[in-house]
Amino acid sequence: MTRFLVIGAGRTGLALARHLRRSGEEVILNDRRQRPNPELEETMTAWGIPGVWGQHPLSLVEACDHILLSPGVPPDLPLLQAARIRGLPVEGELEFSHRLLRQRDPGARILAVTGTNGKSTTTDLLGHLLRTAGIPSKACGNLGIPLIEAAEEAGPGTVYALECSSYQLEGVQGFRAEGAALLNLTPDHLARHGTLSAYLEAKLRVFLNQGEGALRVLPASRQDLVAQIPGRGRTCLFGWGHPSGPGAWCGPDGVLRVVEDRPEDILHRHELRIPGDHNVENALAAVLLARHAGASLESLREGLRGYPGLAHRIAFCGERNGVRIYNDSKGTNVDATVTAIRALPGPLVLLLGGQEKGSSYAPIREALGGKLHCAVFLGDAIPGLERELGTLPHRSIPAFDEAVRAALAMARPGDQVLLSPACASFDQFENFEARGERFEALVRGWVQG
Ligand code: UMA
Repeated sequence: MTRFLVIGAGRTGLALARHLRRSGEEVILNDRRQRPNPELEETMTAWGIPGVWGQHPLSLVEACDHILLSPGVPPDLPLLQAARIRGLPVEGELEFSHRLLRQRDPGARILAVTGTNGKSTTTDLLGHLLRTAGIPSKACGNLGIPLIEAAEEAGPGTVYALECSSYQLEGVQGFRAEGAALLNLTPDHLARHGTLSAYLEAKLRVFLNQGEGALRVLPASRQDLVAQIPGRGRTCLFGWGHPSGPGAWCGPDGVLRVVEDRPEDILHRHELRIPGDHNVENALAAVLLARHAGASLESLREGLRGYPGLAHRIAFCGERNGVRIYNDSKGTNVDATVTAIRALPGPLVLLLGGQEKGSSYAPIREALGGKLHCAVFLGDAIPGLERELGTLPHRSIPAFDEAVRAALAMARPGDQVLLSPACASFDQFENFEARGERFEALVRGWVQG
């Protein structure tokens, strides 16, 4: 029996610990939190998993033979350095779960998606396209379902649409995906990775160990990366303009096409329910991966037409008198709000605010250009929003419900009402999901008159 130490008692750590217990292994969960919440404590007791709380003591090295890290745990903790000196294996969750999956199901295929933005939507869309094509599949990973959990539920021969974060990819050695896509790359998570090149290096590990039959998908704008990519996959590009080789393209006529031997039309971008140029790019990347798994063009058309998008991400949630309403409660930072603004044609009634995150709102003014009908500032962020965006047409209404009702009331036919707060939700809600659900409930009431 191996004695495992799992560091990080979040969703991933708990899934790993449960899996190990099920397989008859010993496992200790360790977390820097002072104590588990009652629900977690109950689960751990039921599964016979002891916990060490409050720090990552060096003495734990004596108590285990193998260490597994949850994605949010940095690989340079002193405890891990001590473990490496002693020769103990230290692995991230993705490396471990991948190896286990390959052992259990040699017919499994992995289609991995990484990038700075759009990973979750692309992975979820890919899962939807595979299902529409009748291919047994699971969408999982950074999306919210750890690979190990998905693998336990899946039958043999499943295709895994796997969202991979840089945290998960950092340090993988044996990981291999039959198809992998890098969507885009802008600076993020620099506190963990140190430099942009270290972040890029982590992301490019998504292509590690790919053989000649594997597919690698890159944005046409980043062909420069081909030289840096490990593995030997077949490269397909996605992007804008006339097709310039194998890949998927959105032409000047707005038609999405896939190019294998010759260009074939898929559909017009207006037929997508997910708005914005960024979602056209996500769709192109998902199409290439789904084709690689065997999805027909007809099933791709049907899947793309029917895909509603992820909840709380620029999600269309109602229309009345020519006013269309979108929930982007997941837009908890300025970058996300800028993306949502760019995705909609305007005029916009824009709900902004909540708990401040400390970054400048200036990019929002720039993204709005001439699109704004009126902004509604809400929550704790009102003073900051007024300071930076106060010269825009706006009203300030602290309470969420009242702010939403005012936004709906002031919208004119042709407007879009967009909740994309650029702020966390914690001043008035438990999380962004609760904020989005409240918004959609208010919108439903208004749509029904
Ligand atoms: N912890 C420690 N020591 C540390 C750091 C964290 O003990 O030094 C503990 C925390 O106290 C906490 C636990 O680790 O109790 C949390 O573990 P985790 O951060 O690995 O989070 P999980 O709940 O397991 O969720 C992770 C991903 N989180 C991160 O990568 C930070 C989730 O992605 C993912 O959905 C989930 O696994 C399932 O795969 C979230 C995320 O924010 C959405 N990802 C980042 C992103 O998308 O930008 C990378």
